[in-house]
Amino acid sequence: MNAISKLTLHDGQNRGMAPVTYGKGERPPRGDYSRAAADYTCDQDFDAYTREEHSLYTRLYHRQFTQLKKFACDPFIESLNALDATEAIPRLEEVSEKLYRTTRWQLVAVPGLIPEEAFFSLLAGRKFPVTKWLRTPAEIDYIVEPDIFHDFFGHVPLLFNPIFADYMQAYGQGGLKAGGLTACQHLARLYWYTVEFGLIDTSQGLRIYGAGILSSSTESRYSLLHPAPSRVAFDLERVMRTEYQIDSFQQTYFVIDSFDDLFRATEPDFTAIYERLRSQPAIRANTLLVGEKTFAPDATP
Ligand code: HBI
Ligand code: FE
Repeated sequence: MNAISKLTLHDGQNRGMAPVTYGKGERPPRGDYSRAAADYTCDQDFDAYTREEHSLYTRLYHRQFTQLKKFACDPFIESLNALDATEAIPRLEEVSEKLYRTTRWQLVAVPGLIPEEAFFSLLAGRKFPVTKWLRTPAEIDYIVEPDIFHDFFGHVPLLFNPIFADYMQAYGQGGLKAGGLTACQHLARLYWYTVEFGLIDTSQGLRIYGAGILSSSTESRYSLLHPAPSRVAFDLERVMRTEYQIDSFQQTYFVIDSFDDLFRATEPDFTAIYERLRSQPAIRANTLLVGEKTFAPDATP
């Protein structure tokens, strides 16, 4: 699943057809925004899912869970087991109660992609927006916009991890302070290269924690095993300068040593960092800087 690039939903206007900028070209996001609340949350309408949708979700779940046992970081696997997530489409309210008892996060249903301001506000309030619709069978291997499988299977398990849960809220708070397009671009890159496509170095080798990889059957193997992409040690300002594409596998993955490190990286106020970055050019996704620490692809995790 390749999530989103610079997302600009024109907030508030004709909700149903608010155009979304996806790198190249504009098109309305999927989903029915007409019944969403002011904060873009809506009912999940659980009973509206068809038998076919439940069985598609089960197929996605089984395929991913089987291969992620080798590729995903332990906290993800432990949370998925603790979730004893049924293989069918989850009832968000039920899981939200379990999640709230663990890390005081809640799950809210949304019609699909929402404006950045709304997204940051929900995260800052420890509410994770889960898209309510599921992809079609034709999209089983590739989908551009996040659907309920990507959002729930990819993002929700790590919200049960206390440190990662705090990082996600700190990210949302940072987003609300960002203001201005340049800072939002830096933050979107930080989200992309950690929450969506992040790798973590462990005693058993590199493992996946990014939801965009965890929910992608093809990119899971590619991110750890393929010789083509670079795997570079995480550095906050390097990540904030690094461009990304939404419609291909990553050319660079960033590797953290721990969720603690990632959380600590977001503690300082970013104002001075944005100032410094203003005078520094963006870094293309396929670039390797002289002297930066890289990781070899895993042989056979
Ligand atoms: N909306 N529903 C939803 N899910 C996302 O992951 C999301 C979003 N809006 C904005 C957004 N992500 C990105 O701009 C982040 O980089 C902030
Ligand atoms: Fe996502």
